[in-house]
Amino acid sequence: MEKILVIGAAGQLGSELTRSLADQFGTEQVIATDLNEAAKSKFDFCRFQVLDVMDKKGLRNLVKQEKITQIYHLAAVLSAVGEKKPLFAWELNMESLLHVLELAREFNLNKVYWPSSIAVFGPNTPKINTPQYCVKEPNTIYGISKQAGERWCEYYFQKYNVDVRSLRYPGLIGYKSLPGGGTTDYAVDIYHKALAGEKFDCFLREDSSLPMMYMPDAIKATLDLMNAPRESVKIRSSYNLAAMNFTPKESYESILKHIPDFKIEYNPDFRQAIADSWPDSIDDSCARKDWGWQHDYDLDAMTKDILENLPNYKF
Ligand code: AKB
Repeated sequence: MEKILVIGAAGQLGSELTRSLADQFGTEQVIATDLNEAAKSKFDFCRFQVLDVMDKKGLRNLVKQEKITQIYHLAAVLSAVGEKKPLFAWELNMESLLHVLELAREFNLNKVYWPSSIAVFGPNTPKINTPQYCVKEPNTIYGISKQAGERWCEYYFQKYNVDVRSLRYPGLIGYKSLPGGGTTDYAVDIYHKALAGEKFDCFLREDSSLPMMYMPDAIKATLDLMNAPRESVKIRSSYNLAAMNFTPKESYESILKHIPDFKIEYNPDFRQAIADSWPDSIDDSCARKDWGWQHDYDLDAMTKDILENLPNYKF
């Protein structure tokens, strides 16, 4: 029987993925952990424990005592916050991954999941339909840490047979958690402002196209990858993954169809340079071929779903 440890469970992805893992494996089989004690209230459906992923000993004890068989390591400093605190971002993003990979090797864990990002790409990467394999010269600390992390994942798979799996997420958009310091997070915040009847001050240019994905698709992709037979997972660095691409203007226009008096202003800041270094669109044909990835949501379907559900959601 699997015993699942989710690290960084209270973040954007973990808040929703942990519930799906509890549905799949049973509530007793999932332990949600986060740095923040206040996050406990989100996890009334499974066990919750405070854990600092940098506490190597505490993490090891937990894995040993609870006989953990799979780790989902979701804790990370994202792109925009990482540029404010580069050394901290590097230390947290890299050391935590190494702790987890080492534990996977030591305790012979069945599987590890670790998210990568479109941030592994950089200004010299082809921007349109960015291929799985191409030049990657990321110029954010977050991107550099994700790129190095991908190499570590592949290394542990090849050298130690650790079954580690990973996806290069585009910007993820969900309504069950608040924006968490990413460059693509304008596309989360815009819905909150629209529903609050406020003008939205966008930190990117109106024509800045980025690859994006609605959270239910991201959860589906993660579970599909993790449930795929070992031999189908042919890429052990991280898979390109895509659903839709849009600009702030397109996002705004999609909301206008429901809230006609919504207003936006564009005031690009330092995050524009980050967005400019990332692809406009992603070629994810390897994921589609190897383990049957298919997305469900486009921009308008996502907008409709968020505007219907966010007003009733309790944080
Ligand atoms: C960010 O904007 O930093 C993240 C990402 C694209 O990985 N959402």
